[in-house]
Amino acid sequence: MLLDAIGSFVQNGKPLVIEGWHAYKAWNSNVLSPNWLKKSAYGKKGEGYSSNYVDFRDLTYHSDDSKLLKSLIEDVRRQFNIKAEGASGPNVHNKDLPCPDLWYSMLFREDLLLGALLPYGASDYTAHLSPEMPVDTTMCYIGSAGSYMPLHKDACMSVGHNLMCFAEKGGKARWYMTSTRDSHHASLFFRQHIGAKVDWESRRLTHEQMASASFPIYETVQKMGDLVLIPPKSCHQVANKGGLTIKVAWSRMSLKSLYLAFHDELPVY
Ligand SMILES: O=C(O)CCC(=O)C(=O)O
Repeated sequence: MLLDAIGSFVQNGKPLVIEGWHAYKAWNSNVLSPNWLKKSAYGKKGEGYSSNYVDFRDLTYHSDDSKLLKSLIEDVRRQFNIKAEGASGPNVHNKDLPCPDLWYSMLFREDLLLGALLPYGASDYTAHLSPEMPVDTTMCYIGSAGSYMPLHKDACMSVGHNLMCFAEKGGKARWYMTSTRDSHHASLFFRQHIGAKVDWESRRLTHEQMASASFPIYETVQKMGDLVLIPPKSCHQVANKGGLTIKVAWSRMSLKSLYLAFHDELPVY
């Protein structure tokens, strides 16, 4: 039944959530944790950086910067404590952090995730690119109350996957997503009625604005172990709630993604 649901999800073009991945035996919650990240020598290497620096986005000032991963984790925790006391404070989150190698090898195995969902798996056509053109779409997001990903679409009509691997102090994420079919209509509606350009990836809509849409919007609250599947072309927005969460995200080029990218996306370029 699960395989059928995954198989038909891309054709239906409606979001799907599969719960409970953290209950699998192969799940190692000691490794999939901020403490492991803090201890591992992991981060951006290069000029001007020591080995544990990572990029983060400050949503209050609309700026990107880098800092030590362990300081960022503490800032994200502090941000939740400040919000929990009802005060206003920083809104920072870490996006597009490369997935640590150990996490990659732990998560992307057929005895944990199903083969149909794996990056470079049987239903990911990027697996057919030549070896000189590898595409790594895996990344991590670290956030807490106050941080969010504005309304946007994923690149190249790919299928999005987002797995919440860690949550503390009631950490969760509220998602709003459109179907594949309504995507074009939704982009026009958001621009004409709300002034939000989806491709600019800059606006966070309120619940009321979402509810005013003239097409269905799918809403879900993602918790630890939930895998959210985002259909190709879906306009979506994610807002973190409660304590610190870590999510691992990746993309897959389904056959439908290739078709849509070829006909809808590439002509724009
Ligand atoms: O989890 C997040 O904070 C954002 C994720 C997202 O936008 C995505 O996976 O497309």
